Amino acid sequence: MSESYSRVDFQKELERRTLEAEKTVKKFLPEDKDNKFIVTEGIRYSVEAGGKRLRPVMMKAAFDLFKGEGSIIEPFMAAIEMIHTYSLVHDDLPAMDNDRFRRGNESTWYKYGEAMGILCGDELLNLAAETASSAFDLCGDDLKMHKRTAKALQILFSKSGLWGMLGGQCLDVNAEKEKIKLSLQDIMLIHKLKTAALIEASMCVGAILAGADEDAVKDMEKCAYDIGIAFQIRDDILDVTGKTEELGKPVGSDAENGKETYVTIKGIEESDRAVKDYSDEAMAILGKYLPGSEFLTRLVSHMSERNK
Ligand code: GRG
Repeated sequence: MSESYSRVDFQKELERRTLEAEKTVKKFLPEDKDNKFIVTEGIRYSVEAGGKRLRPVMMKAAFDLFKGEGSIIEPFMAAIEMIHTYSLVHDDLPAMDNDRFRRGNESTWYKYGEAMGILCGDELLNLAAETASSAFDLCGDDLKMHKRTAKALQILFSKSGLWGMLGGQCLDVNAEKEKIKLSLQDIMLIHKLKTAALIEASMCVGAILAGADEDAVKDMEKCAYDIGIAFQIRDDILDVTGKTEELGKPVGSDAENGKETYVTIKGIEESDRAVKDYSDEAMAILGKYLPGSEFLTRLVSHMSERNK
């Protein structure tokens, strides 16, 4: 990591990149001036509720790392945030976590009703497919870019689906329903699928669209896996030690639901160490891509220290 990349410089750069992601996502939201379908209001409400935009920021950073050019990344940045948002909207539903608050606001189903909450999530997923595939329109006659776009689409939706986020959610929901006592190995698999897969999609899509070679894409996948696991263990720690005002949701929900997590099995101290170890591993991989990977490296350490 470059010594000259100070904390202040990083914060400024993160703000700039978050704003850029924010603008890009909004650009692809549907226009429905008369609010005929209501669902469009719910979509805007859930997307604009102030997430950290980490996934599109990471995607763009990976794209920049491999010297990607042009606007082909934009529909994918919007699509990944739409998928992430749909997963949160559905996760809050009464049939799943039954959460009334998210990011300090009423959750989408609680504000608009359960049926509209389901439809909002459904449409966000549809919209993600529609938005990401619109990237083909930007490829013109460039066969190489058509191929990269097709590959990026495949990664985005496979990592969101059964072999990724949705699969992880199924394992999690089923374990809770059947009151299955999870081992650490089970928990790690759920973390890999439910949390890390979407972060892997972010970094792989960025690298693929920029034209990174196969080994580099594999490195990004492994790096994103490490980031995702560290991110989730940090999330579990915050559920014990965090502050409701900062998190925008009640703390202690895992213990209340009798949920087995990395923290309940290993304790806070060892969980803290695991966050550091996984983050260090991610940073070591990024170290192979210096100069160029400074921002991502700082982002990893920022995420491992996050309080919200
Ligand atoms: C409903 C198919 C389906 C999946 C739901 C994402 C998810 C799976 C459940 C949400 C609960 C959870 C613990 C997810 C793990 C990933 C995680 C910590 C998400 C929160 O991501 P942030 O912190 O959210 O990036 P913001 O609010 O900043 O966008």
